[in-house]
Amino acid sequence: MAQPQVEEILLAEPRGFCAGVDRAIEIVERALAKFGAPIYVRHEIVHNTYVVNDLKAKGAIFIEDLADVPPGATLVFSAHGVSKAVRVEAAQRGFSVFDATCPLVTKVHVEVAKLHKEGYEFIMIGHKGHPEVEGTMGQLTEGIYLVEDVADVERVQVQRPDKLAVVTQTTLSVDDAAEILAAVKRRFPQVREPKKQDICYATQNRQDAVKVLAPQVDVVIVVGSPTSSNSNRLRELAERLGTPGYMVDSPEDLRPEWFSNRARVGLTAGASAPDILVQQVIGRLKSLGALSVRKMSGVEETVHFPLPKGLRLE
Ligand code: 0CJ
Ligand code: F3S
Repeated sequence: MAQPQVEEILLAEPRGFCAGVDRAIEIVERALAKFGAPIYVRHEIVHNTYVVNDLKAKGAIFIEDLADVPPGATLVFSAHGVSKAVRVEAAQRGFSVFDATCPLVTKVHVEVAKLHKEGYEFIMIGHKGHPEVEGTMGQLTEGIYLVEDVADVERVQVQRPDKLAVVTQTTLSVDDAAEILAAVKRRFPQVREPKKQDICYATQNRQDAVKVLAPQVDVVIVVGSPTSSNSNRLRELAERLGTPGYMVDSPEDLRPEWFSNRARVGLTAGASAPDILVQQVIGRLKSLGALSVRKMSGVEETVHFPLPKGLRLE
């Protein structure tokens, strides 16, 4: 068998942490510093094994069910957002809550609430069972219908086709979402679209970067955890562009056979994957022969979200 001989690493730009992830992790760290351990977090703060284990070691306890949080505890909602029911339950149980929902997800929640008051129903484009979808759908108790693909669009039954709006999960494939949205518009020509699409800037930019990267390399490695929607979309996109793509949760996941006869390796990371893992993957690729690391050019991200009151530095 040919020996793997990586020669060059091309780094996608941008890649890795987005502003919402930075903020969410900072909220847990500041809560730990200010109130002491344990701090309870509903769901993985972001979908990354390294981040979650690091925060666990610092005293965070991750739960799915609020019944597992003791009275009087401090509770953080994850970056993916929560339903109205979860918010109400947390208040009823008297927890001190810090909300790490990404402001770009909150924006979708606010839009749903506002248009609902005006009598709209909704089609949500997203992945069933994903916590962001549960949170956004859970802003209403009725009148919001999930579609995952074009076939769902053909099947969905709405009450008010004349008063229908569409919202999406923030971390979808930009291309798939456009195709599904086109199908929605064909079936419901009067549908109201979001002012600005709900797929976030970070998802868009990371996918755009893979579109530039993939044709220039022999294989694409995505650093990200299996539960991370936006990371999975990056791997899938590389494959769609005809370049084999693999996702790794840690450098140990890299398999030498992926690089046999593949000298140019493209490397990117999902919005929840920390740079330390990217650096470790680079180290491992160097041990497989990589001599140079070249950063691609790409858009510079300057988005920053303020921390919630109560956790800002005075
Ligand atoms: O849903 C979000 C607000 C994105 C959070 C950051 O990424 P990740 O991997 O935790 O979440 P996704 O599964 O949504 O990509
Ligand atoms: Fe927010 Fe997008 Fe990141 S929705 S958490 S900026 S991936």
